[in-house]
Amino acid sequence: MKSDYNDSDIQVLEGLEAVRKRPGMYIGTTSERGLHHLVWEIVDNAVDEALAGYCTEIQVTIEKNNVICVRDNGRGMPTGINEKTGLSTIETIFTVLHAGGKFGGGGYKVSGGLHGVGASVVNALSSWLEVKVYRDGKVHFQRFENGGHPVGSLQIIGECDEDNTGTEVRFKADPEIFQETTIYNYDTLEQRLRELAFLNKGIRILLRDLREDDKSAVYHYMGGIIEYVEMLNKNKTPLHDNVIYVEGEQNGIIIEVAMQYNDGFNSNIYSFTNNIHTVEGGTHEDGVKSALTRTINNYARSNKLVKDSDEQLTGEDVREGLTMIISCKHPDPQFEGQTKTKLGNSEVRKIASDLFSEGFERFLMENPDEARMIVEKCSTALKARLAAKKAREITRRKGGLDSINFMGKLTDCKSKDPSECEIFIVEGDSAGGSAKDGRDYMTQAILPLRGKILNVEKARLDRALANEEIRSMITAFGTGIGEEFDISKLRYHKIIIMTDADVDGAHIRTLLLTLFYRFFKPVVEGGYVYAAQPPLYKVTYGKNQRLALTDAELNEILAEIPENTKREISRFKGLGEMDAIELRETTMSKDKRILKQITVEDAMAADAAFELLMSDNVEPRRNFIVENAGYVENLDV
Ligand code: 0R9
Repeated sequence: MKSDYNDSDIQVLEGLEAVRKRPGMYIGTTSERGLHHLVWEIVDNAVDEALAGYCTEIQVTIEKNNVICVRDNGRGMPTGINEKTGLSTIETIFTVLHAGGKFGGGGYKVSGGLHGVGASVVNALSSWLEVKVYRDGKVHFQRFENGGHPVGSLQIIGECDEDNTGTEVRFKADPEIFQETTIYNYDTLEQRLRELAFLNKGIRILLRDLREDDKSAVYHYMGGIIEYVEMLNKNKTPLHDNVIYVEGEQNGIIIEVAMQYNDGFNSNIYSFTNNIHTVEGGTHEDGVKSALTRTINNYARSNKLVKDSDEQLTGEDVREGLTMIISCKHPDPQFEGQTKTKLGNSEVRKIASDLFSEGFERFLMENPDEARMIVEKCSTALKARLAAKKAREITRRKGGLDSINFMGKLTDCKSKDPSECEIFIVEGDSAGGSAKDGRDYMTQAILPLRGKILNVEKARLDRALANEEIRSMITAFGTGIGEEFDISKLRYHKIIIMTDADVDGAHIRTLLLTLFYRFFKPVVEGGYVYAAQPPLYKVTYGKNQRLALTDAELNEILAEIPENTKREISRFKGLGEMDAIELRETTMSKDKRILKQITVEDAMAADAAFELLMSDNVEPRRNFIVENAGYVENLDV
């Protein structure tokens, strides 16, 4: 360690000390997320070198002991002395806050990173950090300890081939700062590095984990975001073979868009600026979206694919079944919004809109078959939207509570206090009958379903609303649906799916969960949905009786009861075969039953699961079921 500090050294160390005092100000948080942020800061610097055109490969290694090593094959950081600080450029970069722009590195047109604070912050928050630069046939080295204190100055420690150039940064996050954890998550690194490889076509990114079993991955996409869209649509049925790709530049701002329609009804649009996922959207996304709507409407009208009297397609119509990646590269991005993930630069709106509409219009002109297919898809979405609006109005006028009560479907409870009210969705009339007789009439309502409900993964709101069983549920729940959905109007705080403990029952339960997930998502997210757990077996011996939910439970019970005491085992074939008392005692009574709360832990994962389970694509569906055998239980597929 240096013994005599001069004034500028002291200033530098005060700067790094400030980072250690308030790490949150520089990296957002010191949780696991903040820990990974250190890696992103260093990787971003390597990506910048790649975007400048000098680096083709970035290696990220998680070493034993959770040391991170990032290496690029760029030019190598400059090894000379910085005039302003009198220190080497490398020491300056690693010890002076915000040195990247001020002391060099300002040559980069576009720079990544949400906080953009770079190498010195990583150094300040590390127990130790080492940098090696391969440049001019020499290996340069410097080490820092205890939050950024240099251990000696930059030194030449060896020689290398003249054409071997690059930069390597190794560091150990300081456990005093990252008190929650200093263990890296392979999946987190993998996901982000793959995303970076998609967003920056041609860069080869290697990830290696040396901690337990040696794991590694290579990401390299010559097609960039085109391949990203292909990956997102992998389990879907695309409407056109090739991903549509538009790219352009204006005033140093680069806009890239890749898109493909599929036969589904959801839209998946992800936008990025300088490799940052702009979760809240912003001007680049607004510009592209408005150009999409305008261009399709113009094309459809001027090519007589729609009548002049037809309604205009809305944004919602043209985005149905669309998977799209928007990537903007900007020399001076302004991020706004609650999480600073919304692009604010107002000039981008027009640039994105003009560049995209020009390229997309050309695609439509040159590919009339695809263009017709897209217009048809959007027109169908428009018709469905109008039909759903009508159907909703009819449901509201005709399908009031009185009408389903009257039709003898819903047996409502007396209480009007949603917090104590429950509704049992029961499969079939005979089970419905037993449930009606076995319920607590004050707080438990029964809605029997006749026949199988529609698979809504493959249906839009209008078709769902045409289904009588679905309409009864909407009316009974009281929340409305679509634009009018209002969770505060939910009439029961427990919606209990009560189906047989067999394959058919599991199938109906999955269909219902899909319906709730698609059209009543807040009801699932709010934890209002439950599955009843009817028993499979009854064991009677003398005057006693025990119930088993599973084969394993049955075996446990049998092990406890000797065989010679007149033991009898009966298997419940279905809810419909239980009488009212049995059903109450085993499945419905508040103090005896077991309910399983249905939650959506990760909405995106659940969405994907439903999509896969319901899709026509046999291969991925089979793989999913094999991998998740436990989760889908004995679902009949
Ligand atoms: C392993 C992570 N990689 C890096 O941190 C890294 C920074 C870096 C770099 C240059 C080249 N490779 C790099 N890798 C570089 C930049 C410039 C000139 N030569 C080399 C330049 O911007 O003019 N640098 C990033 C900032 C700096 N170098 C600089 F400020 F030191 F110049």
